[in-house]
Amino acid sequence: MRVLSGIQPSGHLHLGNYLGALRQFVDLQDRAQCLFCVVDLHALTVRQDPAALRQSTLEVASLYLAAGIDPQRAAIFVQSHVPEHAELGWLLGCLCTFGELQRMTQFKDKAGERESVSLGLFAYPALMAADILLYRASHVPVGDDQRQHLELTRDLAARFNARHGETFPVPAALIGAVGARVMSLQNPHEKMSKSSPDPRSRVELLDTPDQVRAKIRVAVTDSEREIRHDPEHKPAVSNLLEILALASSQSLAELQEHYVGLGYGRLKQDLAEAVVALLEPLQARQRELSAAPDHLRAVLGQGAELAHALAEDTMRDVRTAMGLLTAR
Ligand code: AQP
Repeated sequence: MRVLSGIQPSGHLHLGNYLGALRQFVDLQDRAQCLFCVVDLHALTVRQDPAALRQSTLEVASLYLAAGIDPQRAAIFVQSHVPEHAELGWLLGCLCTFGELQRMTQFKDKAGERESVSLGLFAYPALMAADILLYRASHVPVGDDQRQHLELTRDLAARFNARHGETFPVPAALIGAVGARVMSLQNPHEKMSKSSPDPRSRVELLDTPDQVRAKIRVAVTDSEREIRHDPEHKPAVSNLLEILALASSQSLAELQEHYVGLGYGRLKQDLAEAVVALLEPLQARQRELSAAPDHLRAVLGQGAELAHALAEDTMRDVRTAMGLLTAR
């Protein structure tokens, strides 16, 4: 089992990134060969301030470590440090059709918000396919929002194999049952997202306890006062219950029983304290890591070296299979 996943340094990581992705990364490192990258090239699909992007790249890497990924067991690296990602992204882009990319809902959502859209934003799924196939990954832990991109990756792997000979395993998505789609605290019909303009919509992993409490206190709820898990009729409260279930390691059924006769205020209070307790150890480790930037750089260097060796191996096969002439 070889696992690859990544997170964009497009802002501060939030509970959705943690519960949908990062937490799974930590669990997987004992069961599989794991590669986790900070996908900075993906972040560039929308405009970034260069200094902020560099800062964010280091912050995401430090949160990988702080969350418990052990660089002795898993490679942690920055996507742009392995140039083969961009090369394979181009080659897979040549296999991918305009229609396929146009159907991607994330593209439609993100493009819909903007006046002008980069070619990179449109081609994002081809680069994501390259990230995965470059390492011949068998499994990809992601949140539910990435399901469609992963389907395209699977199609591209199969298409490449059919046209050019068996080269890539067709990777499977690993999507958690609960927490796979953490919703915005301000609009339960939208996912929690780094780039939402409203900071109250997300709890960031490095928010102070007071910020966490304040954001949860003003989270939207639903009409009628009963606390129950019913995503269709009570999307906001169901989202709060799901986060609480994960943060406190209780089942939704247990929580539902516990909150019979209690109000939203109590649920929010309990949720805030559970999230503060969940983030506290992670934040303490992240503070230590930020004080040791050389250590972080060394981890990223070591990860890139390992990733690069695997990537070079795949690219030799890919170039030959596609008919590219070797340089010598
Ligand atoms: N709300 C979410 N619930 C569960 N999982 C989520 N993920 C993201 N949002 C949620 C998962 O986190 C991983 C990294 O995501 P990404 O950085 O590659 O990009 P994204 O999916 O587009 O995440 P964001 O936070 O919404 O970033 P922006 O706003 O920059 O687009 C992925 O595994 C994703 O599924």
